[in-house]
Amino acid sequence: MKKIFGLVLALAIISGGMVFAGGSSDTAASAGDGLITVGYAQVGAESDWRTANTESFRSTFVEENGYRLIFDDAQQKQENQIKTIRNFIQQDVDYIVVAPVVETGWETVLGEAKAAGIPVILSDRQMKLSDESLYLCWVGGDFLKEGRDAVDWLNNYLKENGRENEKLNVVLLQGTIGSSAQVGRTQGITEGLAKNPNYTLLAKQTGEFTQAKGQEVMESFLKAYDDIDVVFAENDNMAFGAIDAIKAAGKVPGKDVIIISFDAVREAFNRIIAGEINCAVECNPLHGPRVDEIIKTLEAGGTVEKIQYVKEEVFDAKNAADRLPTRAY
Ligand code: GZL
Repeated sequence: MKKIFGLVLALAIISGGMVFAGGSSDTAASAGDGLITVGYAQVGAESDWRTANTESFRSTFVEENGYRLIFDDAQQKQENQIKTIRNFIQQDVDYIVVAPVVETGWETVLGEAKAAGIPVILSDRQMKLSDESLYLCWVGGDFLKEGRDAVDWLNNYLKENGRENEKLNVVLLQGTIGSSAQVGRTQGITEGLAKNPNYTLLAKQTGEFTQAKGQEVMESFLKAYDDIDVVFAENDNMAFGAIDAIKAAGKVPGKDVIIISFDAVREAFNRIIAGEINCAVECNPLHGPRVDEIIKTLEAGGTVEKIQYVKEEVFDAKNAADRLPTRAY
């Protein structure tokens, strides 16, 4: 239940920041229990990354931290997320947080949240909106940079191993088509590959960010092409599936086929150390504390940056073993 006193929400964009000025002393705390009610519309439970992301919210948005969390898993379906957002509006939550499964199709429902005076914070993936005032701010990874970093890593790896003049055949396992993680990574990867005439991108296809689908698509690639040298998998779980397919085809992952993945979850570190994955480009899922900080700043009448990228690194055989003990996910 939202606060019972009429609270005029004044949202004004000031030079890229946002001022959220609660109109009364009882800002977004709900009447009675003083908790801030946050509705979180999560994508699904498709990957290790998503599990860590969900845990980050569940462990942050707890009563002892001043919150009541209403959580929903959309099973990777936009129509479920839209229903969930409408449900949050009905429940008159204090904040709506969305990890949008795809970039488009959100104007109407975000317009309804705005009309209800409920601030929307985007976490993880982005939305393409004609009206930027429909959301308060976004926190997540720089997907385009991640794609570029992946190709940069490949170029350096080949140079270090005296293979920079080799002609290499590449395949790409894409994430959910239309998600900003897929859009950004695919753009970064394909633009990077196109700059080097030694690379031939044989095929790209979505593996829906899942291990099973990643394996299935990799099996089809291996049937179609007998000379695949490099696999880019737009998340670790699809890389794990590709590894199973490559092994079943009698090839050695990480040696016969260079494997570059995204997310850098704990199991990817294990696979790097085992020599099955050559590179994992990090995409930090721990957005819970970042969104908590954003809400607490807003509640105190502060300003927040519209776009907030999280820190991300690239891991391979040189640093994975050292860094694994301190990894948080
Ligand atoms: C990235 C996130 C992606 C991960 C996948 O921020 O949206 O979705 O890379 C997850 O593991 O399924």
